[in-house]
Amino acid sequence: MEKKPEKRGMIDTWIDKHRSIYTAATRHAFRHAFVVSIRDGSVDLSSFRTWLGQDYLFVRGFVPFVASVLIKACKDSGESSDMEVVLGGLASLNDEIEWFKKEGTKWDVDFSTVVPQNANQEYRRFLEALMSSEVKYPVIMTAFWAIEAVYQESFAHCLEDGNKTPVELTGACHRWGNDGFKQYCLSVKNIAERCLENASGEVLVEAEDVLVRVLEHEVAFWEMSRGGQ
Ligand code: HMH
Repeated sequence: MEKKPEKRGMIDTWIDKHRSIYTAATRHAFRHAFVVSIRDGSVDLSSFRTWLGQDYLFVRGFVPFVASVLIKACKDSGESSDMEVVLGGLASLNDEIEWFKKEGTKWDVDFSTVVPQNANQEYRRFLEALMSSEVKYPVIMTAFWAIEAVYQESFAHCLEDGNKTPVELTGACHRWGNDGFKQYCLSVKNIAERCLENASGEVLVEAEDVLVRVLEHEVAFWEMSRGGQ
């Protein structure tokens, strides 16, 4: 008799299935890719400044998204610990906004004049659609995990052995590449996996689609940043 394969989470299965887009989002593996260019020290600082201004705007739109995840966690999860995890994420966004403001001063980027580029607007519109009360908890949790995990993996990569990340960019890398953020992403992943275990086939299809679309938006966001301005 054939041995049953070991039980794996849906997210790991999906990441394997969509490996190339996942790698593109986390390594941004194109020529002169943004993340790789931070790690090898060749980053064009105008790209970094573009990224900083655009990501500041993104994060301001991400806050209401996370707030809507929090509301769903309170209403739909039936597990009180979900709420604590998401609340922790929201609290760290508060620090993050302060960090962005300091970096903005340091890099002479005036956020009040930054205009959201197309990739940013499209990503934010996508998040807004996910905030609808119609969107199921496992679907929004999968999206939430992917959004955070891409940044965690990307910036952790810039801190790995052998990196030549310019010292003035290591602050950004530590913000998302640190172990605490990694643990937090794992907690979000565990919540998403638990929800997906009990989800209907229809919800699974939706969650997989949303996961891939997050990865596509992340790739477009890196591409936009590389473009500089
Ligand atoms: C584009 N994705 C983008 N910006 C961020 N700050 C995050 C994810 C947070 O994880």
